[in-house]
Amino acid sequence: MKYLRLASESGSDFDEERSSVTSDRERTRAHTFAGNNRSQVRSLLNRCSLRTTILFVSLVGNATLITTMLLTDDSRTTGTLLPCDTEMAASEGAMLEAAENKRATVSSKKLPDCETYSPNLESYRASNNKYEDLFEDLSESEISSVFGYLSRQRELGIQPIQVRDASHVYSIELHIPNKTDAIKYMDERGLKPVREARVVIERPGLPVPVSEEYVVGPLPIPRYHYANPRRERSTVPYRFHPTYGIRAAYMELFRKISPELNAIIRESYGATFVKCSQNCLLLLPQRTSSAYSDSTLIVLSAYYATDFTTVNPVGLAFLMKETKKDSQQFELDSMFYGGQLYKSLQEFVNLYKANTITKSRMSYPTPASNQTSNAGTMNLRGRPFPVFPQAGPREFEPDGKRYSVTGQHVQYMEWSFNFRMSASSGPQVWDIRWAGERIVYEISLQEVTVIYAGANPKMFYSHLSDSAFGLGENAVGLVPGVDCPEHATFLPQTLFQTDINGPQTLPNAFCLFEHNTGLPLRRHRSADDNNGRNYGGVVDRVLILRTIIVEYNYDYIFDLVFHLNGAIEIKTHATGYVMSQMYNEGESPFGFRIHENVIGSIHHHLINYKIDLDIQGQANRYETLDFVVDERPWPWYRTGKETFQQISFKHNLKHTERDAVLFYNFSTPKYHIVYNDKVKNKFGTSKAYRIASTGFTKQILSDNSEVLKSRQWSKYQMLVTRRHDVEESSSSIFSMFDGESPYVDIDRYLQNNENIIDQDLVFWVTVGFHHLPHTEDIPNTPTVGADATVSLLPYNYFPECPTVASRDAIRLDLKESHILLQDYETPRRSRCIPKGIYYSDRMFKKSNLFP
Ligand SMILES: [Cu+2]
Repeated sequence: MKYLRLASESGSDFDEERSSVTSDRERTRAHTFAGNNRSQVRSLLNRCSLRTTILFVSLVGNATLITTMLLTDDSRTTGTLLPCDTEMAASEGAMLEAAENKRATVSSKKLPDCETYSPNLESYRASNNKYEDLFEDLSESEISSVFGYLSRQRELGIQPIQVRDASHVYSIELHIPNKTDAIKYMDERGLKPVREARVVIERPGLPVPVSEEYVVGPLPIPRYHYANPRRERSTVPYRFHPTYGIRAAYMELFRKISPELNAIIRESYGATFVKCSQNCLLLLPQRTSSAYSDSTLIVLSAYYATDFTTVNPVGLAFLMKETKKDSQQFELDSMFYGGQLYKSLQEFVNLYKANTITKSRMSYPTPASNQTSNAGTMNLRGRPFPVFPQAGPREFEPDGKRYSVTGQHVQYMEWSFNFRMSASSGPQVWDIRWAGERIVYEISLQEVTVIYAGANPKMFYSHLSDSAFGLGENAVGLVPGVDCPEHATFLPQTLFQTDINGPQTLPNAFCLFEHNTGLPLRRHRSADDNNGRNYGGVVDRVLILRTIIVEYNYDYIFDLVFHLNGAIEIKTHATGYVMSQMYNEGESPFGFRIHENVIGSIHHHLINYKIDLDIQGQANRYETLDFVVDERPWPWYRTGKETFQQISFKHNLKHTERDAVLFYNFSTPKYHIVYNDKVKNKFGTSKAYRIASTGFTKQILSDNSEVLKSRQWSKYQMLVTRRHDVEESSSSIFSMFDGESPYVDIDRYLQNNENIIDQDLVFWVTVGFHHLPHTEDIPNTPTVGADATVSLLPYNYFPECPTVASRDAIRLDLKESHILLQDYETPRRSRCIPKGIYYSDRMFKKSNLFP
């Protein structure tokens, strides 16, 4: 432990005196310093040790007496440390107070913990707009109640999931009320919409096996169910269901693996998937879309069962083919080994034994001779930095939280919104308002697609739509200090879990935090005689709602970012493990080698969002402001006879849905604005919001590609449609498999080519990025460079930047020889103390991370 050695370090201005002080709780040792110059004391305090807390400040005559103590209180025993600036602020404040009050001794109280300190929470809550629970996810009891109701409906024949070939409940989640009803209730004091649930039932045991989608209500005590009216059809062939056939394909393959074949696999890879104890292979399934063939194909590809599977392929795959459409019976179609396809297992065994094929020789991954962990894992290896262990910067809230959360409703400064999680399609935010005025009715993730490619059956058929695996249900376990700042509020989600036939609450599914971006939102420094010598600035503090969805190997980070100038950003980042395959020469167009014998397979990430803007009501227009060249003569340009080119813009109002289709074109730059034509600002300009994106991406497959059959949204960078309750989404949990006849097809929304002038409009925005993995994707894809953002920006909406009312601003003016600071009564001192990093008590809490 270090003592603060002011006197010995500063020379003769201070006398050092050792003393002992006994507190109520613990005996503490202290150093006492006395001096006669407060500024000297302060400058010395600047060197305060992180392990020292100022406890007593006193004035003795003209001298400031400071006692520093080494504590053995709670924070000390938990190993937490005070940041220097908190310590300084607390001590300095106490010191000033002492000087001002001329009191002999002031005991500074222990400051509260920032995690719980929220002096204005009640006033934030009180200032909340009428809190609407229309968008609140189903509670555990509501989910149980719906499951119970469904189980009692004889005609459905619902059984627990463990009863094979019976009807099961696959999902239960909130059925969002129709918008017209919701708006009537919220804005016109209409009746409150009935609370209902949306359920998917799988019925593999029917003569023609199907999945069905129903609405169940009213909650909390259901009395009825009906086919989901937002779907064109209420039943879907069961072969489009995400789990269809997987078990049957595995069972059939395992029946076919002979001891002879098993021995060859073991000889080739030093591992196997039958009767393995330690060195095991894992078979990852990839089911094909019905767009490619009438009968389903399931590719079972072998990877080493190790940390982490997808970067340890062995180049072995079995292609299992459905014997007959809808039969749920599979047979072995072919086998892929060492870059070659074999028509049967026996053919392969014969050729192998005859030594007429190139044999693979690989071994189970082990650490290299000079390493302690396997290549590709997340363990520390190489030369560590920093050279000496030293903690990096952190963020804390020196004055407590400046937002409030009530249920799934959030209030932050002028912002308010509701958030929820769809188990199938992921995070959603509803009824976003600024100062009580609705700007956005809905922002919801629709689909996350990854289109892979490769010279092997696994990557060839890997065309993923992650809602098939459940986007929302894979959001859980955010880790404080890495996934979100430690000061974030961690929020759970409640959902129906198929495996347990009931509800489960997953902790840390969302985090919500105010964040200092470290960037000025606006600033200017002026230093001339005409404008004066002054500075004004406001830092870009934002509120972020974050969730992270893990789709087996990939982790997607979704952020909704609320800025204090009225802007909203919708951000996506990708990280996690890449999917890879065994290297062979045929793979060179599809990837670089990222490991020994491994290539990272090329792919395209595509993400679709639904954005329902309501700018000054629902009657909105969409127009582009097209940047064009203005060329004409000007009287002041030379003789006035020659023309001059300038940039200019033209209004381009979009009349119909097809008119509004956006194919991003670098040659035709434009703004996309949305407004109510009847609401103008004082200059006669429509109050608008602008949609911008740095993440538009081009789908280069041709429009009639089979891959796009149920992913038509990915062809467009943006579509604008007239909103209808029945056009609820752009994708579905079946979209990975239903290419033959898509359950949801956004192109159908365009067919009637409706008029979109002064209508309730929905913007379907597609962003993403191509990803050609490289060695630095090992162990995980870095988030930097793997991001896409959609921004909603006020555009002539406010009379001026709303941050003019922000107390976060400061202004500095030069007055003769000194600087006058205005900071609008914002406390300069920390009024709470952040705890140490939560590694010990929250981050490692098993139930939060691995519930
Ligand atoms: Cu990627």
